[in-house]
Amino acid sequence: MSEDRPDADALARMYRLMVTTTLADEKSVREAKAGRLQAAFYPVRGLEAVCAAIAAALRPGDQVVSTYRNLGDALAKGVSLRSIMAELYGRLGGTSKGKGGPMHLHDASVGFMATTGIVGSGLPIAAGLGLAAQLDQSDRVVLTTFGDGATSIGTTHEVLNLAALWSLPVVFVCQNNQWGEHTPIAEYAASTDLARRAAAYGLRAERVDGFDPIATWRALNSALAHARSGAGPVFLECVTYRLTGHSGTADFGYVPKEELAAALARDPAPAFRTWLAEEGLVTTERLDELEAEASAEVEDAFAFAEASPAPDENDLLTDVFADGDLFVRELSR
Ligand SMILES: Cc1ncc(C[n+]2csc(CCOP(=O)(O)OP(=O)(O)O)c2C)c(N)n1
Ligand SMILES: [Mg+2]
Repeated sequence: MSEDRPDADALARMYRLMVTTTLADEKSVREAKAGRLQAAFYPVRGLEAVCAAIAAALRPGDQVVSTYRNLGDALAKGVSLRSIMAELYGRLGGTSKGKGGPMHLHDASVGFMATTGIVGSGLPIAAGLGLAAQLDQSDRVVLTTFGDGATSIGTTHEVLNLAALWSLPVVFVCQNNQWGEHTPIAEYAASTDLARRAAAYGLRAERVDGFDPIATWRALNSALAHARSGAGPVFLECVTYRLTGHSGTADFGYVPKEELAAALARDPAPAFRTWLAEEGLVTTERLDELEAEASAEVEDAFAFAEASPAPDENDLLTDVFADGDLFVRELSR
């Protein structure tokens, strides 16, 4: 690794975020299996390094658009874990007062603009936000995450073309976990070099090891600087691996055992811990402390969520329509 890396405090924050993400994810999967969540949960195990790099590279004024696989992205953008967990349970303390659920986390107050359940639908939203940033003459950048499967959706190609043509300040972060639900990438794409495909639209496109938080941080920093300078969008393919099933309750016995074992041997958070300790960047005592802090934060967030009341029928129409009364009037006509 080159010398270019975050300072010691930032490295510690990255590690803490990765552990928080792993622990919150694993507990959410257990809760999903127990049938206690408001809707399906999509695990982010394997994406921890990409999320930590996003957290360390973004500026507070930047905006993020994510997918249903959004827990790590939300934490990276500073959405409170308590409000994320309450939303997963469908409670009033959630980001959307329990009406959005796991697939629709959003908190515009910290720039976490939207998450969507439709594959590929975040990219056009990000392009629109990028156009707004450009028209505002602001220096904010919009970062959008999406899976490898989203690169086979038609609008993705329309967006990449338009974003390149208009030099929109958007960083497209493809979380290539090598699976689209039950289908391995080689079975749905003849060209699996996603960065190369994106480059054909005339934008800067690169591929990085998404299990390596420092390499990903370096690539993201450079991508964000490029987009911020007005030089146009960047497509960053982060090569990772899905360490769990597609959803929290899905069987994943079809994943080749040796492939999964090889990926688990590089599990991002434990591998980062080993590297930080070996390089003498964070002491093992501090790493233990960070893990204890992350664990306490996760326990606190789940306790908060479970104690938070559910919305009742009087809340059904609030925050749903701009003019709720109009809807009631229309209904009773
Ligand atoms: C347009 C559309 N088609 C199909 C689905 C069903 N679906 C949900 S997730 C998913 C897999 C997408 O794979 P990828 O983009 O690689 O994201 P990953 O789930 O691996 O993070 C599919 C096919 C959907 N939600 N939207
Ligand atoms: Mg995928």
